[in-house]
Amino acid sequence: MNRSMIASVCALLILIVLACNAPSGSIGSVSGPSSASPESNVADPERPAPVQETGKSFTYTFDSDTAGQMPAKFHAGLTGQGAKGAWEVKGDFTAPSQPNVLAQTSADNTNYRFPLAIADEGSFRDLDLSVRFKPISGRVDQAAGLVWRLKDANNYYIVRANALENNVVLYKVQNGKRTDLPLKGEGRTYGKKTDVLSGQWSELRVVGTGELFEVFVNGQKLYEVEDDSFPEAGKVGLWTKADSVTHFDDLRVTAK
Ligand SMILES: [Ca+2]
Repeated sequence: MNRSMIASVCALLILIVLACNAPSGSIGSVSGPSSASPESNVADPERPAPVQETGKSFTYTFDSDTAGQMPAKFHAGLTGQGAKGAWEVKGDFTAPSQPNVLAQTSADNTNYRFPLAIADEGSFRDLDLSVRFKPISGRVDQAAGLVWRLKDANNYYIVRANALENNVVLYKVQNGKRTDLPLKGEGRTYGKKTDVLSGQWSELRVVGTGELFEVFVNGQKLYEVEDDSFPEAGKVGLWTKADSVTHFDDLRVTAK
């Protein structure tokens, strides 16, 4: 093998290595070919987390986490397209628990883009899950969501409040496709209208028992949904959409 052939082979190997590293190393496989298109229904498998016993509770205040980073015991995920979420612990003098919140700060305005911050400590089937949230900005969307029974970044339940639409909608995301679910006794109404104020803290809560999910905003019960798509325990987490910049605080989950 002469010198130019060796150089060519080396160059080819370098290209192959670069090509292999690019999707998984720099952007993360959530943005790679496996989940980059809405048609795709394959997400990276979640690392299993132990199913929590009744009464076990976790509270995430983010107050002892390092600013500028993802909080401990969380990882980022993405449903749909666009940039992966930019989740970071951040000081906010209005935070319900001082001094920090967890903020999603990327304003990528891809419409079918749902950044996730997934809690890794436990899995929950029946649960009481709540969070405080403050919509900061967004022209396409100003959304704040809770996810539960998450199997992976393409399969979970999600309830979200939207400060541009002033409504609260519960969906399932199944194989990467988001579908709003009908309200018990009221039909497929696309959730329910309620005031969701931008720049102010509100509380979103869901109580899940078997196939029944009760949705609360600021302590008021809004509606119930029944669905059996995801009967098994899964992870919980936070969710935003498109260019929503949103602050979250005091994420609480109790196994029922
Ligand atoms: Ca806090």
